[in-house]
Amino acid sequence: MEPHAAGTPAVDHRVDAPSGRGSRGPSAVAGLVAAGVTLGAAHLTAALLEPRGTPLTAVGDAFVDLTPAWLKDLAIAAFGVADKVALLVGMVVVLGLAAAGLGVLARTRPGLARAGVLAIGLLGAAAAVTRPSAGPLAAVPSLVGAAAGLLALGRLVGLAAGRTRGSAGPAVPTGPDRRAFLGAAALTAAAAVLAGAAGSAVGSLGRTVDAARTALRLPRPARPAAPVPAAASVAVPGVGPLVTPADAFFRIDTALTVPRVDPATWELRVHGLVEQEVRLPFDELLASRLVEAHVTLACVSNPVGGDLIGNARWLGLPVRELLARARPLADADMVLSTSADGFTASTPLEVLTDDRDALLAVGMNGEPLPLQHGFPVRMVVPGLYGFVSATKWVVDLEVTRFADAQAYWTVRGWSERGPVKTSSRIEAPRPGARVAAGRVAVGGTAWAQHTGIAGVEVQVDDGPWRAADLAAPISVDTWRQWSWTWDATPGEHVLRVRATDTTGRTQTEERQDVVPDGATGWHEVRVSVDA
Ligand SMILES: Nc1nc2c(c(=O)[nH]1)N[C@H]1C(S)=C(S)[C@@H](COP(=O)(O)O)O[C@H]1N2
Ligand SMILES: [Mo]
Repeated sequence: MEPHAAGTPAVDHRVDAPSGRGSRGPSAVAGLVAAGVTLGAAHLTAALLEPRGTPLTAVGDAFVDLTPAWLKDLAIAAFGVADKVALLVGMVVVLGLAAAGLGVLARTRPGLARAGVLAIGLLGAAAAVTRPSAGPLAAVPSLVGAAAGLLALGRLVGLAAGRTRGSAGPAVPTGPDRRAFLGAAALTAAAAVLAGAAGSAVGSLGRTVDAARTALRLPRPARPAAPVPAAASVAVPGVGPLVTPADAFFRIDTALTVPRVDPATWELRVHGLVEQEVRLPFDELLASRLVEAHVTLACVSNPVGGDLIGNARWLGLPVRELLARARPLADADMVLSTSADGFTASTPLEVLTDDRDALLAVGMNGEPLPLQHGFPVRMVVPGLYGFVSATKWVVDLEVTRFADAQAYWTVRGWSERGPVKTSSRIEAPRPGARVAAGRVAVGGTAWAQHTGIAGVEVQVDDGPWRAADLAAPISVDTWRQWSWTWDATPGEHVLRVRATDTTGRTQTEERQDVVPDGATGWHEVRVSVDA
C-alpha cells in the first residue's frame, strides 16, 4: 500500500529525500535494463526454439504489413533499405522510452508497471504468431522475455528504492544504496547482452542456410546466355556497368531481416486452377533443364533518373515449363506467387507462358542467389516491375484469376499489373557537374524490357532533340547504353533525355509519381560549363 496515495502534498519529497522510493533516474535505468533483459532473453529463446519469434523483427514486420492509413509513406518505408534501419531504430527508441517510463512507474504503481511489461510481451507474441509460416511456438520468446523482464524490473526497482528483503516478511525500506543498485544493474545488463549474443551465436537456422549457400554448386546451364558483346558498353566515364555486380544490385523488399530459407526443405507448390498440382523440391529444380539470360529488373518505385534498377545474368528454370506440368485451366489469368515471408505478387499467366525468359532463378551472375536477393529461389520476369513478378524466397505459385485474388501491394493502393514503362536516364555528366567548354561525353542507359529500345534523343536547354548513339543491345530484355557528344558552350545548361521503344512509342514528358504503376517524365540534369 502506498500511504500517500490520497492527499499527497504538493511538494514532492521523493526527488531529494530518500523516502524508500529512490529517485527517478535509477528507476528509469532499472526499466531500461529490464527491457534489455526482455530482449536478450527473447532473442536467446527465439534462437533456440523458433527464429520467427524474435519480437523486435516480428513487431517491425507486422508494423510494415499492417499500417493501412499510411499507404504511401508505408510503401516508401517498405521500398527502401535505409528506412528499415530507421524503423528498427525508431522501435528501439519507443521501447526505450516505454521501458524508462515503466521503471519510473514501478516505484509508485508496481502493479501497473507489471501490466505494462506484460502488455509489451503480449504485443510481441501476437506479432510473432501472426507472421506468415510462424506457428504458436513463435509466441514463446516474447513471453519468456516478458517474464525475465518482470523479474529484473522488480528486483532492480526494489534496489533503486532501497528496499531490501528481510529474512522474512515484507520488503523493508532502508534507503537507497547506489552502489548496490549500480552493481546489480550493470550485472543484469551484462547478462542481457550475453543472452542476446548467445542468441546470435546459436542462430542455428541462419548458419545452416549460409553453409548451404556456400556449399551449393550451380549446374551448367542447358542453354547459356549469349556472351555480352563488347560494343554493348559505351566508353563514357561515369556510365555504370552494363551488368550490375550482385553486391551493387539494389535491394527492395518488405522484410526487416533477410528470410533464411533452407534449400534442403525448400519446395515450390504449384496449385489452384490447374489440372495437376505440382511440388518441386530444390534437387529436382537443380536437375531440370536450366537456362541463363540477362534480364534487367526495375522497381516500380524507381523515380525518374533513379537507381532502383539493375541488370544481371540469371540462371533458372523457365516458369512456363513448370506451368506446363501443372496444366492451368482455361479460365485462369494470373499466377499469385508467395514468398516464405508472406509477400505476394500477381503476374499475368500469359506472361509466364509465352516464350520470354520468365525464370524461377537459382543463380545471379554465376553465383547462387545472394540471401537478400532471394536465396534459394526467386522469380525474374522480363518486362514487368519487380512488385508484380520478382518474388524472392518464393515457395508457392497459385494459378488463379485477377478477379479472385490480390497481391501484397495491390491491397495497399498500387496497381494489380505492372508492365515496365519505357524510360531513360543520364548518368554522365552527373547533376550539378562542372565541365569545361568544348566536347563533353554524355551517356546513360535506356530500357523497355521485352520490347526493346529503338532510339534515344538528347536535348540541351530548349534546343532541338538530337539522336544519341545506341550501343549494341544484349537483348530486348535488358537495358541499353547510349552516348552523345555535346559541344558545350559556357554557362548553365540543362540536358534532357528521352527514349523510343521498338513499338515506336516515345517516353511521355508528362510527370507522374511512382504510385500506382511507375513514374513517367524525362530525366534532366543541370550542368555548369566553364569557359
Ligand atoms: N519476398 C519478397 N519478394 C520481393 C519483394 C518483397 O518485398 N518480398 N519485393 C519485390 C520488389 S518491389 C522488387 S522491385 C524486387 C527487387 O528485387 P531485388 O531486391 O533483388 O533487387 O523484389 C520483389 N520481390
Ligand atoms: Mo519494387
